[in-house]
Amino acid sequence: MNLNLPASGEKWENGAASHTYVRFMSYADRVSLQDVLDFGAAEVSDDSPFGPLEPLRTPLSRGAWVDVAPGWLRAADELFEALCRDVPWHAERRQMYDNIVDVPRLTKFYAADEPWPHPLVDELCRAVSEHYLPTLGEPLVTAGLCLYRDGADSVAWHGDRIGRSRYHDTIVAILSLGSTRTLALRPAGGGASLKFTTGHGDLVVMGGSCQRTWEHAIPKTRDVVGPRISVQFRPAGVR
Ligand SMILES: O=C(O)CCC(=O)C(=O)O
Repeated sequence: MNLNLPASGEKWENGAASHTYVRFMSYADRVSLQDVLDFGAAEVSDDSPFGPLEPLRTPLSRGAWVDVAPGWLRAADELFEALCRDVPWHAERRQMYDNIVDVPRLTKFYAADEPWPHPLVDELCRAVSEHYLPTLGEPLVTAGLCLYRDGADSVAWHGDRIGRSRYHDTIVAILSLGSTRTLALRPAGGGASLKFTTGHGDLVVMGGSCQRTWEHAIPKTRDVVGPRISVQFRPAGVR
């Protein structure tokens, strides 16, 4: 597989990226009333691109929890290649004290009302939404994508605290594709960190008070690792 991705130190040229939308899906297509009415009736066949969603829960302190479904996405190779190729990845720069620095990863955010880069991303979001609807009471409707080009790419400690997650429990579901990286979690305000492995096709879901009372990060690593993509599904307004 030749993905032709630049390393994190190189300049990212994305002008020539082909970006083919397979079909337009509106928010109404993505999570219809029928989906909600059908909740619980969904069955996963043997040839489904993903398996049955039977995550293992790790309770954390202060009402937070993490669910892990290793290898949930069966069609991980296909989706990884398509997203590497078709997503118009952005290299961002940010003010850090007196300097402007490169954000150490590439990103692309898909809102609820815009076309998403692959129909399987819509399908996966719908499946995760249906599973967590009784807990969350609303669907997951946005897809935030990150591309970590190598071990020097990372995301620093933070909680997703924009929107309802600032004051209320919520759910952020992360699908991982490509190289295995560590998702680290630590209590907000300090404490020992926990490490979750995020491998190709794994789903990790942070729930309860996790975004308010814990922080998460993808630390840099000196190990030689190839690219990893994360697809984060969130409810409306949560970032
Ligand atoms: O890539 C991941 O698994 C985490 C991404 C993340 O925390 C974020 O974009 O807020």
